[in-house]
Amino acid sequence: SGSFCSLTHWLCTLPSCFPRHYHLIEQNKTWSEAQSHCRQHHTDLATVASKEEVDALNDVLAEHDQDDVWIGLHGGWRWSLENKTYYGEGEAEFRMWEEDQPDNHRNEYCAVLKDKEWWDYRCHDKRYFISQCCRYSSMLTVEC
Ligand SMILES: [Ca+2]
Repeated sequence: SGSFCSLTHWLCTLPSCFPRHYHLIEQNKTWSEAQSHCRQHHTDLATVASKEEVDALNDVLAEHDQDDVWIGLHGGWRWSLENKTYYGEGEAEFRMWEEDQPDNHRNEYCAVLKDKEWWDYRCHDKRYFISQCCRYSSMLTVEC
């Protein structure tokens, strides 16, 4: 927070050139608590809309030697960041579930990134999470 996103962290996908910059927040929170934290301090829980963004996210986790974190997908299934202007065509529907997920094993309505794929988990579990910052703003840098 308080920093500016650098160009090297921008991920531009056509047709929307939209910068997403991911942060790992190393605080154990439920999915809802994590969402509130992200909306207060950054933009939202992480949206992942392409394979390139999956890779960017995995890089952030590898830097911190972490895995098994909340992302912004929830409730059958939609992104926490719902504003359509944030998505290019088809991006909001991007998914990267593990082969046997989501299985809704026991009221599992929130998504975790684990072993580079997504799993549905119970939302009140507490775990680290990924926030994203950078708001789309006419191609200009915006404070996170
Ligand atoms: Ca599951």
